[in-house]
Amino acid sequence: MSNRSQQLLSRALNRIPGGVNSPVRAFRAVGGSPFFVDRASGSRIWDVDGQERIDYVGTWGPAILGHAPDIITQAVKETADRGTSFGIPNPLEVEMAELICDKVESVEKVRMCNSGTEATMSAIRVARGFTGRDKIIKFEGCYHGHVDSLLVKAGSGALTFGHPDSGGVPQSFTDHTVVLPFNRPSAVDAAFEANPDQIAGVILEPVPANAGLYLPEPGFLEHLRSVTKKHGALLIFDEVMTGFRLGFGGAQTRFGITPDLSCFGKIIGGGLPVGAFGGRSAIMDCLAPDGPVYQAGTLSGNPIAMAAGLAALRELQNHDLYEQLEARGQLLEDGLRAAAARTGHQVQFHRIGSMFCTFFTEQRVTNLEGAMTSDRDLFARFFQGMLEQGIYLAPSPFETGFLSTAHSETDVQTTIDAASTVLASL
Ligand code: KE4
Repeated sequence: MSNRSQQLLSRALNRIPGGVNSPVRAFRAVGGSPFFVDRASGSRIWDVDGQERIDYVGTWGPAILGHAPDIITQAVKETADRGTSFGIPNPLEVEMAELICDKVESVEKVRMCNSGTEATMSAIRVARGFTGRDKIIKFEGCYHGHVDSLLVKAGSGALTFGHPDSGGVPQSFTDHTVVLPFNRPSAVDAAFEANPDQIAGVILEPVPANAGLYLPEPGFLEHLRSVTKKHGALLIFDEVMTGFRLGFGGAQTRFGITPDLSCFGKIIGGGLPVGAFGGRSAIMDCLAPDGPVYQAGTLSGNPIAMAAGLAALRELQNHDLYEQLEARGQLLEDGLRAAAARTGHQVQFHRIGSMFCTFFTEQRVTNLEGAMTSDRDLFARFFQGMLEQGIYLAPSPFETGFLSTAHSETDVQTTIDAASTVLASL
């Protein structure tokens, strides 16, 4: 690891818990220490000692156009010159709301906030306020941000550290949280039978991507839609990661499911702090100032985040870049599968569009139980080997990688070649 990164890390450890402002950045799941980034552009990142790497983390999803595209940086600069924050309604908020509602059919009204966590926390509050019920169903391995009541068998950083629950969350805060295995319709039916007229909502990542990446089995999302309708509960899609990533309409359009509420983040902020949640007007009108469900945010609808997000979404819309992302994703998948086969490694390579992950297991992975069979040590060695080859993957076996429109075919081939070398050495 570079000297300047070491110096920065030792300073950071003195003043920031774990030296990081978000746990998964600490490399605890893969060993070694994190490098410190100096700058990023396109598919590349440079650390403080000038080491260049191809980046497949993409700031955990927002950088779908690659890092620092002119279209976004220009929008940020121009907007900042007119003021960085107002706390007063501004035109950009209206444009963002209109664009989201225009592109996501299930959303008639949307409210901006400042993170995915705020979006999911607010969505479950709306569900409870709208239905008058208390219980929420979530699924093992799904991560919806660090909401107290949802930090139960959560994924992402919580899972990375092997304890998918969290300290500091009183048992009473999770008494209304029902946790089920993903892709198990019978478990969902049983939960509704056991909690008649008590379930306000079912929240899920329609494509779980915080325990590694796995897909909904055929019929599972449809089953959730019908069982929630039958029991008067709201279906809440956490599309913080998949929204505008898997196409303009996100996972709900891709899978043809109409949720009652949707959560967004990441891409819609163009890399700036953002979150949003929305749904049918009848549900969203529960929110203050019209309705009894309170939710607020000083920087919600921040003009710079709105300008950056609008620039990103308009670029995606004007050039329909999703076909390119699919093609690059297929190229990467074919290459990595071939590399694993050549080197005899038992790998489950999962991909949907520009999202992918590698499980080092011979088992099929359809939920958290399967993901947990992944060989973490082997993943850590793979990660470190790829890092040495100049490829930055997500520093945890329980995360997802992202391609951007800035990843060239040469980048992908370089990555495949690196993987072949590293896998052969493991
Ligand atoms: P934030 O509060 O971190 O903006 O969003 C929380 C969140 C909610 N829902 C989903 C589906 C998410 O993936 C996330 C956050 N994703 C993680 C990456 N797996 C953020 C990385 C981190 O925690 O540093």
